[in-house]
Amino acid sequence: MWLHRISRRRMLQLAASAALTAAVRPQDLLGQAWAEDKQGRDAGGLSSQDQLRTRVSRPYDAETQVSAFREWITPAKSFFVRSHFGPPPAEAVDPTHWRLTVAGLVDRPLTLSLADLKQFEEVTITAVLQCSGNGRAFHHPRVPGVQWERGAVGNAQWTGVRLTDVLQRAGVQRAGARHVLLEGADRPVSDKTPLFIRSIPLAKALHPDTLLVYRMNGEPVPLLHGGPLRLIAPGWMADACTKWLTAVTIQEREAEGYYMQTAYRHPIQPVEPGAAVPREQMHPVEAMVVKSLIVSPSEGASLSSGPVLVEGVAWTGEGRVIRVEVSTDGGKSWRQARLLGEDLPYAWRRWDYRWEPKAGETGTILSRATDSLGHAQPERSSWNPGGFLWNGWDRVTVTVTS
Ligand SMILES: Nc1nc2c(c(=O)[nH]1)N[C@H]1C(S)=C(S)[C@@H](COP(=O)(O)O)O[C@H]1N2
Ligand SMILES: [Mo]
Repeated sequence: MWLHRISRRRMLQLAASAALTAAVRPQDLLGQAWAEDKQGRDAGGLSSQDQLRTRVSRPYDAETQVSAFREWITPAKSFFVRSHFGPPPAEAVDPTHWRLTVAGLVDRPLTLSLADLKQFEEVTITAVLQCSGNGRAFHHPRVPGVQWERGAVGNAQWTGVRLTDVLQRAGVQRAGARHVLLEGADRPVSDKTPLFIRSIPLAKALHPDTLLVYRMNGEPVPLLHGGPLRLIAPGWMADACTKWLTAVTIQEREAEGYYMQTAYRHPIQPVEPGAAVPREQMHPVEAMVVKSLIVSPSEGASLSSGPVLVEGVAWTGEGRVIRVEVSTDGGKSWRQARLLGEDLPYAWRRWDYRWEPKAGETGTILSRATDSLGHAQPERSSWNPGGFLWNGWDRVTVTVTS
């Protein structure tokens, strides 16, 4: 990083010295970390369904293929990956040296090792993790950013300790404490790029379901997913779920900087497509919105006539999914799907619907979910400058042969 700040002459002087020739540049370390993990996924003998669809190769951003969602729990190996800069250098996240600091408006600042953290009560929650930009590719006009389609989401089991228990040990001061700043160990390659620093309101941090997570689906959190420790704020979009977490600071104000003050904001009121929205009319993206996905049949499938079992998943932010409906006539009429399995907060719910295609019926299947807060998926989500929170009706087109 410091290489960008020094003059060319000084750089030549340095380059002449043995010290620099021998040194490993931070960029190289980042490169190694992500290359190894990415290789593990691309070449690790994954079945075609488990392979991720790469959207950006450096840093590595990749989405899950919807067919992988036949399993209720998304395995880590096929879980979508999104990082602004890629994982931190290995030594920054080496579990034996790694520490979490808790500071700011607290009575007793803490420095905790992983072993210290594991002394708190352990909790496991199954929760959907979804990128705010999931479905960005469906917004018109096009919004710049990673063109995620349907797979920047997954449902995993997260094990760790409650952030509120740790904050209680530190003793949050009553006066002035409003936000909790979250910092990870990852760093941009250029010092001109802002750090990924975010904050969540104190109320969300104190919620007993907000976790400091060290296991994903029962295994240590993989490097690409933020190991050794990440935040999981169930019900909220994934940008609140800081990976490679190293510092938690209680403060009066929201985090400063690009990733809190500019990025991940959404208009309070719907805006005209393509509009520039004044800052004061934007609010941070927080809770997820109700959404469903058709997992089977898959897009473009060719089906023979006769009953077809349409299967999918549905989830929402802080409420519960209460209904999923399917339309096979372009949205003119809707039939209720059957909700399967347990009704758990934060996890997604599987559903199915028996469809008997009739002659002349279109081959497009639509789904929409409704949640306990009274929100239903709209036909299309309203356009917004970040391309966030897409939850338009899901749509799969199939060919039915007689
Ligand atoms: N430290 C850090 N945490 C981060 C990010 C990041 O770039 N750096 N990206 C966030 C975003 S935008 C998303 S969508 C999720 C992705 O988590 P995953 O890669 O485990 O799926 O991590 C979040 N946490
Ligand atoms: Mo994201």
